[in-house]
Formats: sequence, C-alpha cells, structure tokens
Amino acid sequence: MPEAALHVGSGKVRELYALDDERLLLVASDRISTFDVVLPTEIPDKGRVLTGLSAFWFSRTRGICPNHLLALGDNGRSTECRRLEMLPIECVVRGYLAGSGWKDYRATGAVCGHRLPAGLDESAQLPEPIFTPATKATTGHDENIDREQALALMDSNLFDEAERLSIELYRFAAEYARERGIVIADTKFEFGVDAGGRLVLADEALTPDSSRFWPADEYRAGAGQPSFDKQFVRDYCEALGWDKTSPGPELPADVVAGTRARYIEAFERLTGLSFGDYLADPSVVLR
Ligand code: Q0Z
Repeated sequence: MPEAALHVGSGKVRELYALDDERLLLVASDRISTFDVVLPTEIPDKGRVLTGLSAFWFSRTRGICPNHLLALGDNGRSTECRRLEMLPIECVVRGYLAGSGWKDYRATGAVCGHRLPAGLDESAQLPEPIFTPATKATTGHDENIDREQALALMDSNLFDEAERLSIELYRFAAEYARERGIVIADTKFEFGVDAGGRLVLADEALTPDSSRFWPADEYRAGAGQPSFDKQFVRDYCEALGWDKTSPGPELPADVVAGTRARYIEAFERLTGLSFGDYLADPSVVLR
C-alpha cells in the first residue's frame, strides 16, 4: 500500500483507495460472505485468486471493450485502476435461471422486461443470455429494473452500448469457462465512462464473487445448483442451523481448506496457470 493512499470506499470484502485524481487502488481481502453476512473467518488467498482472475479476464477481453486496469500490485491482491465516472446501474447478464431471475420468472414469466418461454425449470439455460440491470443499493438489496427504469437514471445510448458489451463479454467468458468445466450462470459487470465519453469495464469482472459459478459436471436443471466456490461454507452453515443474521459462525479448518482449494481450482482451470506461479509474479495473468 502506498503511504499516501486515501480510503474512499468499502465493499463487503474489498477496499478502495485514491492514489491521485486519476487513479484508484482496489484491494481484495480474504473475507468471505455467505447469505449476505461477512464471516469472522478468512479464506487465505481468496483476495489474490479473485484479483488474478479479474485481471486475467480484463486481459482476455480487451478486444471486446477497454477496461480500467493499469497495473497489478506485487502482492497479487491489489489492482491499480483508472478512475472513471461509474454508471448508476449494475450490468447483470443471465444465461441460466437462478436467484432473483428465477424468482421474478416464477412470479411474472419475465425478468427485467424480458418475456421468457413458459415452463422453464429452476437453473434452466435460457435460449439466449439476457441483460437484467439492477439498481445499486447503498443499503439492502439491488433491485432488478427494466430498460425504461434504467433510462430514468442514464443516457439511452450508453444503456444500449452497456447492454451490447455485457452480453458479448458474458458469451465469450461463458463459452470459455464451459470448456474448462465451469458454468457461469450469471454475472455482474460495472462500467464507467472515461473523459472521452467511452464505456470502460471496471470493478472486478467474472469472478466467483461477481458471478454464479457452477461445477459443469454436476449441472442439471430442475433444482438449485451447488456453488463452485462456496458450497462447503453453505453446507456447514446450514448444518449448524445458524439463523443467517450477523455475526456469522467461525469456520472450522477443514471448511477453510476445502473452500480455499475450490477458489484455487477455479483460478487454475480458467487461467490454465498454476496459482503458485501467480503468487511468484502476478503479471503472468496479463500475458
Ligand atoms: C468501484 C467498490 C471496492 C467499494 C467505485 N475504476 C473506477 N472508477 C471509479 N469508481 C470505481 C472504479 Cl472501480 C468504483 N466501486 C465499487 C469497490 C470497494 C466499492 F473495492 N466503487
């Protein structure tokens, strides 16, 4: 951490610092959340895995759209990035019916104004990926919105371009990940606008914290799917009978070790690199 960096924001498991007027430092901690609660036990190297994966995707998707990444920290957990004017919406893409998408579909037959075929099962793959934007809740939960609601918050040309880029990024990553045994059921992108008015992909991208990753070999529509990364944590918390209010439970060593191994497995499957090589030199994900 540079001495002079000013703290400008906290996420559940990340911190944001200002380096100067044009640059931010995004730092991913090893904290883990489940059922919307940050647990008291950390998963060693989780922040490094997510930082490395995000940087890997930024590097691989430069041909689709520019991104905010300027440099990776030597510690593997921080990203130096361009400071942008962020869009007021979360750019969510869904390829499968899960979470609030499944809930909304069951209630109305549509998600964010996208009318879907009748009779789809939970976790079903959609005929085409859909763009399902959400508001950025400062407290509580993001709310799914349709195009018209989004246009009350932002310019229509920027909305259309964010939709097009989001779908293209998702298609590219989902196809790539599927060949490596991971279903990316849905994902959330955040875009900013640079001084020239161009859309730039920002924040973290295509990580298990910003997406639903499912093990492809266990995928079967008609029920909820196990999480690629957090399933040991969820199973442990469910077995405890914890009421899902803060504070969450401490995790035992075997749950920590199993979960850490899953994060590293996701990193290694997707990047084709050994995580040890990333720790020795984080720039390996950028080549
Ligand atoms: C990202 C967030 C975090 C708390 C602002 N390149 C950028 N330019 C301007 N703003 C942002 C970015 Cl990435 C920006 N967030 C989300 C991240 C902690 C909030 F690590 N907020």
